[in-house]
Amino acid sequence: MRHDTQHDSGRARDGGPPPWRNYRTGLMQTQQWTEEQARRGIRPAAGWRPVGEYDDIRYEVAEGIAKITLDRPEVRNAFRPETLVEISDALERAREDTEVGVVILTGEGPIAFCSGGDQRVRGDSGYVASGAAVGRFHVTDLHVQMRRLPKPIVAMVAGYAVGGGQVLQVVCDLTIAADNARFGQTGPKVGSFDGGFGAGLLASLVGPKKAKEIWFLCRQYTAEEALEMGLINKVVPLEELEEETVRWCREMLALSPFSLRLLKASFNAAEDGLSGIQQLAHDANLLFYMSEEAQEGRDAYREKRRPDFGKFPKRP
Ligand code: 2NE
Repeated sequence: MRHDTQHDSGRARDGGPPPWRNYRTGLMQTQQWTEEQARRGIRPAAGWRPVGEYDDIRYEVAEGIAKITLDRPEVRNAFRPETLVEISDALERAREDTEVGVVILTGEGPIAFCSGGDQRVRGDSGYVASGAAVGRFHVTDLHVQMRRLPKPIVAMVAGYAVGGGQVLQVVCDLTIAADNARFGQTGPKVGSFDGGFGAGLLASLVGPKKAKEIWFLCRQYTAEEALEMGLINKVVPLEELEEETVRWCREMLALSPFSLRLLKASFNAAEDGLSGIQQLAHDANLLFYMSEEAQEGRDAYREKRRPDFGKFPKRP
């Protein structure tokens, strides 16, 4: 059963019920499609162990993989400020855990990865956390944190990745999508936009013309279309989504963690300007600290003597 979009004529297909228009999105949809997706299940692929106490997300670990799940399916996993604060905390947890080498970011259930900012808590000056007087854009800080995290982040996308949810998957390093995934920006429909990573990084993935099309027309794209335009890495049947994602994670976990760290920082350096270069430079400094040459400088200071750097080669 296909999922009808705004390009459809409005006639029933496949003998199913006539599509109806979602008044919020302007898209043609069928109740049957949603019910069919809800009946499909994603097979678990690891013995996930829950860690931490969260309200809007789940944080689980298994085999050196951390899985962060947006857990607000009643709003298609839209994020409110509290959700983003919790994801940020979970990412920090994953960063500090020396057993964790790869992070998966996903949404609860087969219907949506994430539908972006929760419009119910959108105030006149950003998204308003419970008890806060003014709104703000926590998601900006989260994007930067994801870019700086020295471990690969894999988006595992089932169903909708729209609005700020589509930007989240763009900011992830890799994306595995289910065959029911749908990608798109909605900002100009709801009076919003993301001109940061949501535009620039998207343009570097799919090209400037396609990126402008995605933002200017607010269409939705199937998983196959997203794959073809370079927006994602792989499409698999929904049922196999976690199995495939975990397979990719296991492959990365078998590789040198510092190589992966430096590679991520190198891509960021090319794309993020000085802040990206800063990350790569600090990674170089971290490696340098591990050398005898750098340790000679430290030891000489502590021992109140002149450092003997003469014993180290002047490398070509
Ligand atoms: C995701 C989508 C296409 C799903 O459509 P459908 O038909 O499967 O579900 P439905 O009926 O639209 O949604 C189910 C429930 O979830 C709520 C809906 O209001 C609905 O609630 P009830 O009527 O059952 O009470 N819901 C879904 N998305 C929500 C959201 N983002 N905020 C609050 N409630 C939401 C369809 O739901 C859709 O298009 N959603 C809106 C996508 C959107 O426009 N997101 C915001 C973009 S702006 C943004 O994310 C952003 C930014 O641009 C810059 C900075 C930060 C954030």
